[in-house]
Amino acid sequence: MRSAVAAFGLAVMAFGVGSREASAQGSLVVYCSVLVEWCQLASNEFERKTGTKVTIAAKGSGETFAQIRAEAANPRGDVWWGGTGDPHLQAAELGFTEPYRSPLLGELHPWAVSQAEQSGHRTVGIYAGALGFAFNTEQLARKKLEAPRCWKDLLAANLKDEVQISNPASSGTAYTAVATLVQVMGEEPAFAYLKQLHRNVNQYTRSGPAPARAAARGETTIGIMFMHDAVAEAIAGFPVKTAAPCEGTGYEIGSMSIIKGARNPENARKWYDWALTGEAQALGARAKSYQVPSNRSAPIPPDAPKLADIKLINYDFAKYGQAAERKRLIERWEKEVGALPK
Ligand code: S7P
Repeated sequence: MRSAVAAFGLAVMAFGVGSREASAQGSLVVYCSVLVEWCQLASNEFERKTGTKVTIAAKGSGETFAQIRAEAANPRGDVWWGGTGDPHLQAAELGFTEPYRSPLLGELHPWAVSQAEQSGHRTVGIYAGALGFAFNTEQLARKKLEAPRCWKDLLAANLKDEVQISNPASSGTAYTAVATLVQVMGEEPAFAYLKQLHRNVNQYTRSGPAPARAAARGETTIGIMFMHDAVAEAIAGFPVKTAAPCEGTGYEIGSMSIIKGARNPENARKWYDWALTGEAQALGARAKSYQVPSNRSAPIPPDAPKLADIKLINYDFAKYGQAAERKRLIERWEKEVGALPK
């Protein structure tokens, strides 16, 4: 899934993202951190509606944050659409994104507005989704393994090399997982847990949705990721099911920000307002992305994991969205977990 995203990103970059010529012709460069099918559908619809030429560069949230930071002195993107909320909050704190109060704010769920308020209106929530497990039912049956229901189940001795999760240094999803475990267990027990889990991890992937794809295809038995990414695989016909951890789990407020120094600021605001409408957000389900939309009028896809049925923690976005906290936790993970021998 993410390899398709990367390939698409490369194709897009090949024809000159953010060139000065393009900006003179009513265009827009969108850094897109949702699945590539949704990036494509949204950009086509926006082009159709407004006549603005959209160039998309698709990458996960951790990688897009790193790109925006690297380009801060010479920004090439106009708007960053989608991706986990924490790096959007960090970009806001570091001054990489512009404040903007959309007239559509009044149509949003309170969790999306609070993301905006918390960042001084430098970002806003566009969808929500819970973290959980995906498991391949055929692999479980063949290996006579129990379906995991709780975080503690993933430490079972018979799950050696059966679990996949992304790498928090590159992935916003995995950072959400580390921050979630710290909030569920406390920091020291969470790191003790992650060190034990390391034995059962077959691969730390670069992108967040990759473990869902791998679990669907039997390349791993269990994946940890946002549950909606695994739902998409199940709907595509793969033998994969999801579970929400019994101890409680974290969630993302997928977000959107206008990049500071955008070359097409007016079009960026046009996209921003459009992307907050119920009509635009309903495109997610058409593109087989099953997050909960932030506009109250957008239908919740019937296949979206039901947040009300999941034991969600009161995720502290203010604390774990801070640049210094993210840096500290990722460095600690790299030193104490990522560096452990296999
Ligand atoms: O459905 C796609 C999704 O999981 O990907 C987004 C995000 O870009 C993941 O980034 P990482 O690869 O850095 O983990 C999520 O916001 C979204 O729900």
